[in-house]
Amino acid sequence: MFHKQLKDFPKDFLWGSASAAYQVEGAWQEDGKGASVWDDFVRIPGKTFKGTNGDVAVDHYHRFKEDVALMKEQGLKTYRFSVAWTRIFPEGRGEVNQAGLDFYLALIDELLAAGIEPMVTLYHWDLPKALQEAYGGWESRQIIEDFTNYAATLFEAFRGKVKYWVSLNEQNVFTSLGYLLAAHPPGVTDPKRMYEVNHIANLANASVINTFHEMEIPGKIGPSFAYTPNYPINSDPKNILAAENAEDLMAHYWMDVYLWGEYPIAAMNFLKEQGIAPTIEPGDMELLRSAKPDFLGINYYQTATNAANPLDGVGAGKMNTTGEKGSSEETGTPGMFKKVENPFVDRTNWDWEIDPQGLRVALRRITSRYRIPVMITENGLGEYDKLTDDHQIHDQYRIDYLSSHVHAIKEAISDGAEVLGYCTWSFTDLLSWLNGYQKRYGFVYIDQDENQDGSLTRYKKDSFYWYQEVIKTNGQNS
Ligand code: BGP
Repeated sequence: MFHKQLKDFPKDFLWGSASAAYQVEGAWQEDGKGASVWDDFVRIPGKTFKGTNGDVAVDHYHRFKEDVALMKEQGLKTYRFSVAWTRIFPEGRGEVNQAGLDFYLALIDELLAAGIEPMVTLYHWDLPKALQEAYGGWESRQIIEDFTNYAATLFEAFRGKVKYWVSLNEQNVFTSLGYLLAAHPPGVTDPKRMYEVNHIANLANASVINTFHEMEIPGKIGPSFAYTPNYPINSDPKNILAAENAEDLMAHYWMDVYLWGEYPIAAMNFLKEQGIAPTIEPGDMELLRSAKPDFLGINYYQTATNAANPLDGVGAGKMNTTGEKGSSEETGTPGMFKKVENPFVDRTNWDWEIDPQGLRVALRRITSRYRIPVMITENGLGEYDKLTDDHQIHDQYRIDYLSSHVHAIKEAISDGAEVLGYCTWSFTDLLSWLNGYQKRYGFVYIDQDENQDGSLTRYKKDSFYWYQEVIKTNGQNS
């Protein structure tokens, strides 16, 4: 569809940026914080690029005032960050650690004083180690109660101050990478366990959303889904079907549950045939259907292009975590689909396909299928950046990436999508879970190299000033 004229961004559009506790805070053992599963996982040789970890990360815990001052200078309307569960409950449950709560209260007050709306993610993957050890973390239904209690503690503590809440960040990623690819903790490769864990996470998500509404917390809550829209490689009907399979098993399998409380039929039948469908107990579906998110958060980075894949075809493959272009392997789900290269788009050095129009496709699909407002909770470009001798970072490639995605959002809004806000990933550079510190996303460069050496000094990149102008003109100059 070509529009004669595009609509403006809504007046109260939330121009923002995002981070996650483990990736920025550091201070991993300070002020009573307990250990998370990531604190252990990064110490297993070979799991992360060059063994990088978040012990210090970018020291946001000690430098948050400086970081918020930079956000204010840029004009951010919202800042999305996650709370480390282990700062609030060092053992995952029991007594509240007041010092942990105080850190986030100080951050929230600093943001509010700067005119920035805090957006809190309850869970961005740093599960308390104590819960993993006590009952296998997400593998036990006990987590539903513990996660709900932790969430309710934050709802009450930040009531009236925080109006936007994200329940689970990328449930599809932490369950698949944790239990299918062994790339995240607990490092398991077992599809049956993955689907069991995922079902329990769905129940925990629903319970937290219901609790938020029962407590009458002023504000909105929703999960953030990593949505990778699926295309077929061509119009060969078997490839069209492969793309449908991928959309059902990789996207509807989460989004239908969040918004309708239903699993997609074809995907569920496939899992049953394979003997890996989750155990559904009486009352589960009622709980899933009862929870109504106020928005759907999406993290959008790329699309996936698909072709048919026979039952004895390609399965899991190696990811590119080194920044060596072309080093990722083909992946797929035998009997359903395999991911192939899209000949029409460029790729980053980490082999992520650059497809701004895919964001418009994503927003339109969600709007048509679910009729729910969308919060774009992540979008950005991970690339090498170079600090010049006079401390500049000329990241025109990042400006091009973000600018084309802002344009795609504007087109989607003109198509009729309701978009509440746009958080780029990320505000400052930060630790990439598996790719260390060389894959950078921020508007603000941090002097920290892939060997974790550096002064941690902050430098504004060219993209910092570009986004400042976008915000100032409410997306007119992008
Ligand atoms: C998302 C995560 C973020 C962030 C981002 C970039 O999946 O929610 O935490 O890491 O991806 O990914 P990466 O660091 O692997 O490039």
